[in-house]
Amino acid sequence: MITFFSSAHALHAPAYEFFRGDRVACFESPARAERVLHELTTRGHAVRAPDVDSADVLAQVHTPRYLAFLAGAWSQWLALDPRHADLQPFPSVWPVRTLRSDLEPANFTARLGLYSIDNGSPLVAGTWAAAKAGADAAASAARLLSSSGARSAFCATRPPGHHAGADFMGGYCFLNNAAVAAQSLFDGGCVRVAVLDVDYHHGNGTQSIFYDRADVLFASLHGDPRTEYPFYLGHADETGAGAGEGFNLNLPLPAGSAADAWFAALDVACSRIERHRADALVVSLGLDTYADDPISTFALASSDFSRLGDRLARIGLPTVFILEGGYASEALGINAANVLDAFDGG
Ligand code: Q9C
Ligand code: ZN
Repeated sequence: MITFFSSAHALHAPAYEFFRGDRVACFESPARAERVLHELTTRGHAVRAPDVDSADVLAQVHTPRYLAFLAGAWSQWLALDPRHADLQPFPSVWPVRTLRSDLEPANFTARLGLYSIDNGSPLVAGTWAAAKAGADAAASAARLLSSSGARSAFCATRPPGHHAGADFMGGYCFLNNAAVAAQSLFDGGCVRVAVLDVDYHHGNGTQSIFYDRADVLFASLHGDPRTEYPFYLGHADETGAGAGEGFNLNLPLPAGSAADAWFAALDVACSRIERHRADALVVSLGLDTYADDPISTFALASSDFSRLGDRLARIGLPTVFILEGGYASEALGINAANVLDAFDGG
């Protein structure tokens, strides 16, 4: 399977984030993509640079004002004070209930809050370029499937994307690569698409982007949002809205769940996907379900990622894999490659 990779990912290398009141090194680091790339090339996988400009499809997935903010955010931050070059902007105020989000404030921090769900998505000079390269990879993978008949492709992208919605960033995510891949598949002729999100955290951004659509089935297994990020979405009673009613499936699992419970939920998701009669599948491949992940509590072993690839292959659909979370950097390459190799072999 072809891997799409852009060295531009390394332009997004924030120095710190907040964790339990402390400033800590970022969990979401350039080393993640490098580990994945290294393991895939060691195993003989072919790697390509993205060859599609995702600008048009980004405009279908995200709002114009959010894209404009993200593209210009760093230069605006810097224009406020040259000393900002060594500092990362974080939001400190948000338009929650009763406050207006229709108007874009002139104040930079107020706009950052308008477009953020948390203070957990550090932004640096190269964030836009890195995120755009990831979206280009997602569009490139979708086009490869549509135009060449390839059965699968993998995007070794970071920053991740599934917490980013039409007009907000969050959870280390800025542009929703999985949504870009799904929308690109429609542009390439697909009539129905399924998105399966196996990241430890619920893919709130992807769910919200497709919530009222019947042509996109979104299915996710994740830590129960009553205790796990992103907390405010991902419950089992979220089944879709309007025409999209019945086309959203959330399978929350208690924190600490073992592999057998996880694979039982995976089977439920896969059965629902098979009923959707999709033309293609997008997998939000978060690897933070791994037992040694530093911020998550599921217990998958490296061998379980082969089992995942095997189960996904049995769905039998052309598949775009998109790297999402996974913060045990040393094992990340092995875990990603195990999924892809089992899929290829299945
Ligand atoms: N500030 C993904 O896996 N909370 N995002 C971390 C440290 C947010 C994870 C706590 C976790 C987001 C793509
Ligand atoms: Zn995650």
